[in-house]
Amino acid sequence: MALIDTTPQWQALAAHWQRMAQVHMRDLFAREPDRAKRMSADAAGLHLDYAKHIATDETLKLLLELARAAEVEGWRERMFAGEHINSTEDRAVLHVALRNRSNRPILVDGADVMPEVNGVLNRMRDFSNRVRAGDWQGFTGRPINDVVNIGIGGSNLGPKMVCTALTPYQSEAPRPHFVSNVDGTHLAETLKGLDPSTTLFIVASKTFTTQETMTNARSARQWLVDGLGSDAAVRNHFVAVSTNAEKVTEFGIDTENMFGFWDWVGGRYSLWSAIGLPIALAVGFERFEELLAGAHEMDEHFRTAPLEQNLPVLLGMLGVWYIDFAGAATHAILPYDQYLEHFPAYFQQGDMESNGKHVTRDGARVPYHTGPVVWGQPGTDGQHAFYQLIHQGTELIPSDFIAPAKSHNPMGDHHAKLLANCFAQTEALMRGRTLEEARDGMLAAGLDSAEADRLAPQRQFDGNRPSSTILMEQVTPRTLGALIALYEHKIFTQGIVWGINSFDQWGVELGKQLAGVILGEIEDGKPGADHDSSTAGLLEWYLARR
Ligand code: G6Q
Repeated sequence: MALIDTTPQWQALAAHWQRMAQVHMRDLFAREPDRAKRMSADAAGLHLDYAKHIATDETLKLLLELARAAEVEGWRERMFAGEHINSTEDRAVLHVALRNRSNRPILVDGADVMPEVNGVLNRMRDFSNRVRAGDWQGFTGRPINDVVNIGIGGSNLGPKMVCTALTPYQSEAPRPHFVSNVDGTHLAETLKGLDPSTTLFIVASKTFTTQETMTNARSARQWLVDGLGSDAAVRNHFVAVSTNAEKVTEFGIDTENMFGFWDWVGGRYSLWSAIGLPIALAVGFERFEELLAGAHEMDEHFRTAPLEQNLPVLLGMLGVWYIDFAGAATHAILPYDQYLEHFPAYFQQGDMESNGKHVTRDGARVPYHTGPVVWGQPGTDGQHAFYQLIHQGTELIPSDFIAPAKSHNPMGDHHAKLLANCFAQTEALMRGRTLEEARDGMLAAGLDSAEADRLAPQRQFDGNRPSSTILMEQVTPRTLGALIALYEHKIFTQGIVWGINSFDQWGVELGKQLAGVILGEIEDGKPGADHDSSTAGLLEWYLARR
């Protein structure tokens, strides 16, 4: 496979950037009255405005030529067709099958996976209905009031983010809680105030071997058994979500209380599978199905829309533009909706674990940049914190602004103010403030001209800072599903262009191995001989004081 940066399409973009680096978006807007109209698109209930980018029609044309040169369309088909595109693990990548509401057969190694997918969904429906109706009872015959999901990474961040995002749809019970960190504080603080007789634990782990999760699960089990005075209580209070039936049984959970999924579901793409059980329990199965339906609508858009109107492709390629040609190293996700507070952290994992790779699928080291550092926080908090650097720092930080037209909590003019801030930020980032504007403003405010001259450089903003704005009518299960799928396919598009495997995570596996070695040494009370002096010193310091 030729490296993408050796293609004429890449080189054309490199040359194009040399010209575009001299262009200011302000001038593009002045020249093109219909710019916003041309550079916006709708799909699956989402409205994307991508006019505030350092990009012309020519830029987009070149970017899409690059996408075609990388065979984004062909790889997209391979993914939907169940080919083993996760080549290092020899697996298909089929989170799209989990939300395939059309039920179109999707084949993995010749067999249609849809009957199994629907089978697990039916079990999730039955189970969540029973728990929500109070028909599933705890050991002492009481209904379940609290659900504690024990999982980490992909087995935690998705359901946690969605449960928070869909808080307005939650019933009074059961309330969802999430424990992920192996730090005992996380479990201890979560269990404070919970009653074992009305608490259900979901042990969520694809492998059922993850140290943090199994440690938390064992301690939770102890808490339950101590609280209810019988090992037999586990049956009413523990269910598992996993692909590993053997380990689930070994832990003491009957496979009757296990919800399965498949190796073709990556952890960070798994909230659509039984890993989404806390979501179904919190908001009801119908709402969970609406989430799937929203994602499916975006899948269909991604699968069928021409690249020119394809939202995930446009976002993905604009990302490539800044990362590989304009020198951007990070990307901010800025939701203007409090319920989306975990959305940036969710896609920090989604993006960085998928595209934080330095070799191609063939093992060649890439000479260009791949996934950016992804970060963010809900507006308007960020405005009073880190936006300063986005406006006036020396880094170029493309940002996504995400906002709903309607709040779930209409309250005076709060929402109007929230959205006014959102739009004003994107405008200011794009337009900036010239030296003259800064100076004139100060003169108008009564400063003398020497003082205005002195302060003008501080109060001048270059502008030309790119952003996309994604709007939806309201954050609903459906629009949220579409929004998540939008980002998933954006990440896919970029991974294909960079020629990397977005679906493995050897860096995560490394962490899992390293901690195991050191834990053994801590248990033995002395550092092993193979450590560097810093690691050995840290271990000794800790061992002397624990
Ligand atoms: C996600 C990663 C990783 C994984 C966790 C938990 O894509 O693989 O975040 O989800 O390490 O793994 P288990 O579900 O196997 O416990």
